Amino acid sequence: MAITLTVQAGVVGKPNVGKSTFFAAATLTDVKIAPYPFTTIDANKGIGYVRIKCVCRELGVKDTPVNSICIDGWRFVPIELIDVAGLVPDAWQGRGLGNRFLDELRRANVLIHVIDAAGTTDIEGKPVKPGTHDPLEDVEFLEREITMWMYQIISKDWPRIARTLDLKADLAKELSKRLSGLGITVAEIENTLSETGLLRKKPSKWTDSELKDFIKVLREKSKPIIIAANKSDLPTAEDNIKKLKKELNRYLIIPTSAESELALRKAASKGLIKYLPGDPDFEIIGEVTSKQRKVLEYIREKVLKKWGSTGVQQVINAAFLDVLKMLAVFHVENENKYTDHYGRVLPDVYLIPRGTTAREFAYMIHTDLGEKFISAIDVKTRKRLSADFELKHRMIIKIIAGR
Ligand SMILES: Nc1nc2c(ncn2[C@@H]2O[C@H](COP(=O)(O)OP(=O)(O)OP(=O)(O)O)[C@@H](O)[C@H]2O)c(=O)[nH]1
Ligand SMILES: [Mg+2]
Repeated sequence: MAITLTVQAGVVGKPNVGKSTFFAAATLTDVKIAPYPFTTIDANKGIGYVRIKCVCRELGVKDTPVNSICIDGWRFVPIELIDVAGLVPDAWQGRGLGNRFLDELRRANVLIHVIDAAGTTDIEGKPVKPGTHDPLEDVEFLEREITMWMYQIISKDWPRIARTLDLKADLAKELSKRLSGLGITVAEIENTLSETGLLRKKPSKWTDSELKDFIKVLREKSKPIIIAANKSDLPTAEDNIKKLKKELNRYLIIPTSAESELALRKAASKGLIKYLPGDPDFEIIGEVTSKQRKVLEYIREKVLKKWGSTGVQQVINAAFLDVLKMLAVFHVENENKYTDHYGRVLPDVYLIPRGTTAREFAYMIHTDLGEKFISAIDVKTRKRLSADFELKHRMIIKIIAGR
């Protein structure tokens, strides 16, 4: 079994902030976007990409990517995005479109919290005079909703479960079975137990506040949040973004203009401009109408020059590379030609957790490769790597396996 696309980011936030616009820009999927709350009802799933510097140029080869895309020396590595309905306060208790949508986030490894940094919508997503709603409030409420949703799942039937957990030797493992649907790993549970000082306390003796504390820390570890401070193209966003960065230093906050990114990507796919997601600028290469030119120049002035990019690609990269601390590693079968057995050059690159060893990587590619693992080769330096060598970002690896 080869590696499948399992890493997923959930796009979350209150209604009407631009979640679907962000999703559409990142995946180029047509989805419904409108200036009122609850436009999205059924979740949208699509493929977005982490952008990394490809190794093709430093090796001086023309690559033939298979599981990813290479444009102008940039590798776009696929990840899954899920755009869900807007969340309102007390969604965890079923308010708004509530629980059902929270349940769609079970598999998400990281959450991209899209906020309306320009303050043009109230806490429920209804339009208000720009700049009159404080987005700081939205950050706090969303975090609470996610935590309470997890609390609700875990606390259901807790006294009975706690008594059975009391009898088990490996608390983390048993808890992980209980939480299996939430995409939480045993390691995350172990770390949470030791951080909250609950490792040696019998679950039936946990107080409600200890259970809540446990879940709060577990949420931070298993569903970490990155903030996309959206609508950064509007004049009221600037002061809010400064304030958010100052007051919320526990979060990574990246200004975004999803609407601008969507416009640029559409223009690029029509051949009107040369632009890659994440670029700091674009070049007009096609026949544009004066209206189109005006929109494009507006984006250049108000977004690209001001913030350095539209931020959408930066958020996705940061979610996987900085928050989840993943690495991109290339795999080849022929270390001289950098090919697979079909002769395709630098065909595949994989996003893997930091700390993944050479042998674990072999297992990810194919169980058989893992089982018959002998050693690995760091293709750039030709060095042999042992089974427990921890791979590094942008390495090219060949696995040597027995028959
Ligand atoms: N100015 C500005 N408006 C934006 C931006 N991104 C989205 N919008 C607008 O915000 C409104 C809501 O966008 P959606 O993408 O539908 O928002 P949503 O968060 O998915 O909304 P729900 O599905 O209702 O929860 C639309 O009118 C968008 O055009 C942006 O970067 N800047
Ligand atoms: Mg939507």
